[in-house]
Amino acid sequence: MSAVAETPVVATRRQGRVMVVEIANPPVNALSAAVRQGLLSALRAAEAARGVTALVLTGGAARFVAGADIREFGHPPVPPSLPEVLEAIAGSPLPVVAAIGGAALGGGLELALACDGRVANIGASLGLPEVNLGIIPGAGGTQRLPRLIGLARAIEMIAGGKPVPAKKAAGMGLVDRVVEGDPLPAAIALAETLTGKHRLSDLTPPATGDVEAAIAAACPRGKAPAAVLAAIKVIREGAALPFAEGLALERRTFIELRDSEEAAARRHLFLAERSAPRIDGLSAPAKAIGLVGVIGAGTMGTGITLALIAAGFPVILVERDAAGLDRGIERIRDQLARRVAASRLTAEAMAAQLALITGATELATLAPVDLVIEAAFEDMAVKRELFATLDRITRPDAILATNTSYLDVNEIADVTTRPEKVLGLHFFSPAHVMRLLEIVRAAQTGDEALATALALAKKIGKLAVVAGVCDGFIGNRIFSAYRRQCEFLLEEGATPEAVDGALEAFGFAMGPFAVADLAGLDISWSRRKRLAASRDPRERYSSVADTLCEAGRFGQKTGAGWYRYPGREPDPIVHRAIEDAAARAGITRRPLGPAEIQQRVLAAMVNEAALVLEDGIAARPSDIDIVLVHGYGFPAAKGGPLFWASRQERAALETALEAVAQSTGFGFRRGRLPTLPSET
Ligand code: 3H9
Repeated sequence: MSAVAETPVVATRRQGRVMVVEIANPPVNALSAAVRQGLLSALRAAEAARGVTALVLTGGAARFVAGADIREFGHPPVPPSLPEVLEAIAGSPLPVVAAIGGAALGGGLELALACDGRVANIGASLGLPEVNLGIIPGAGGTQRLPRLIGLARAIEMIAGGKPVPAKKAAGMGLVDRVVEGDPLPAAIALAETLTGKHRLSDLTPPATGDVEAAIAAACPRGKAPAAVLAAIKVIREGAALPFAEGLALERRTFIELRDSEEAAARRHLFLAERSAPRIDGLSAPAKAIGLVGVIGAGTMGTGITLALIAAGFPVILVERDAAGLDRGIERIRDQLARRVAASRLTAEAMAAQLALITGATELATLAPVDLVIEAAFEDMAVKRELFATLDRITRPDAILATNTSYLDVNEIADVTTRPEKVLGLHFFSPAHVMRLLEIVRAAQTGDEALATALALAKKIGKLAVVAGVCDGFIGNRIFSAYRRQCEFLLEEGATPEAVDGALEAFGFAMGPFAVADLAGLDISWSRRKRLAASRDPRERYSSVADTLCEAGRFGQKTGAGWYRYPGREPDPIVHRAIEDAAARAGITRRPLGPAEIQQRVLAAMVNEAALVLEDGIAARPSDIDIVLVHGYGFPAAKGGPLFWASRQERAALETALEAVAQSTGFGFRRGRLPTLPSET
């Protein structure tokens, strides 16, 4: 066997009559211009070489190719294009086999589909997740995949955007063989037996499966993002066209979507999610975490426990009394049972997860844990007392975390003798479902504790964003400014339904008043009452929510809040309360249209985001964007508040910021808008 390097990222070697072409472009073998060129050169060299009868493409024993290089989008294209390379592979007289050692995603799977055979490692995953980036497959995926696995399944995979594991892929006919370990030897063996080409372009998509059901699953209530709708259209129309015409239709649609604002926003979020857990200057290794203690078996504590046991962590769950503990464990059992009923978990796995929980009513049982996550009542006195006790009873090296969503973590850390081991782990509800986790780095939090929290987040599948200490950290602080502006707009002339309607039209799943009704108005009411004494009387304060709470209107659970339920009906009583509040404040109400509402509310959010950045609460603009998208329903299609701001005409944004300043009045602080790096 001889080794000849064609390019630094694609190397070829002969193994008998087979030319092995290996892609080595860490970390994920993305199909950069150099890789595309390398593949084309390797193919041409193999075709010209004497005695070569087949090729095998590999990305190494444990990976394949994770797709087009996302960082190249938004820049002028560099030839050869991926479709050109794949057409050359499919059109080559030599059979080509893909040896899939790990992720074959997007353009990576399209590369494998252009081959004549596919062998995968048992741990490989295969998928076309392009819709998550606001695009559709652009190198033949929408045309070749249906021809291989049928229309219904192709719609499921492409419109759903979820990769499938190798075994499932084999069951669908997507791969020819699944092997343990490096798939290369089996791929070479297959290549040696292939005598001709097996081009998917020669086939018509088999009419198997229920196409309408696949479409309905991808478009719940008939709604779906633009890329999903486009993917379905291209797959269906392409199936009825000659292959080349289907490819052309796919390419046109891909380019149109790739150049859209939504795709730019989704790319921004993809890269933002990857950079969020990277903290400048953090070099301390993470501490190994074995046993975890969770305090509080309410909604948050049980959600956190579910997230931990799903990742295999043994948990001691502590609640004050046996009845509360039993209720909490019942809730956990119920959640797991639902997953079993939905075939998302086996009964054995459920039993194994439940066996990881030890229930307790004494804090002293937490003596052996490596980490405590406190999810008790949101009250500073309660938390300080708890942390003082934890400091006494846990091992001195144990990390102590609070799930507080607003309180000052420094004040909590102060009661311990180990403030360097204290931090916030702000989970979002339901904690076992929501991916976002704000890790709150207090003034004295040490690097080891921070590194440990980041490593834990990764293990339990959370998207971690590091925040500094302030009232509400990143998310709740910005969300409060947003809600406050919405309440001001009511006094100035809007209605809850007009504000919610405008923001839902912008893309929020639910407007702020509908969200408040769902969450319950009483929680923020008690917080406002707590803060009342420290509020500066010169600050503008809208009292409508207090009026509703005083009338027992706590939202959906009491049948009335900002709306009447069932049915989320506008309520004249609320309108009157708003008009009264405006009259008391001496405000002359005027009509406000959806565009003005959107501009004002978003500008308020953007201004607070700028302040969060300026105050060093968030490290980068993109961290703020992912917090708002993943924790507060900001539409992913708009990329988060700061990305959105960076795409607005500056003069219009300035006008809206000025209106926010005017409406807020006393105490308004203007943030400096960050300059975002240009499109990556
Ligand atoms: C496409 O293929 C379009 C085609 O249809 C048509 C073309 C004509 N490009 O996620 P990780 C980087 S669209 C560039 O933390 P993991 C990532 O930024 C593409 N870079 O690792 C990070 O870099 P850094 C369709 C990429 O082990 C590093 O790799 N494909 C790409 O948790 C590690 O990433 C997809 O949508 C890329 N395509 O997960 C797949 N992918 O360290 C996207 C990753 O500098 N990728 N990077 O921050 C993934 O889903 C995951 O990265 C993967 C690994 C599962 C592969």
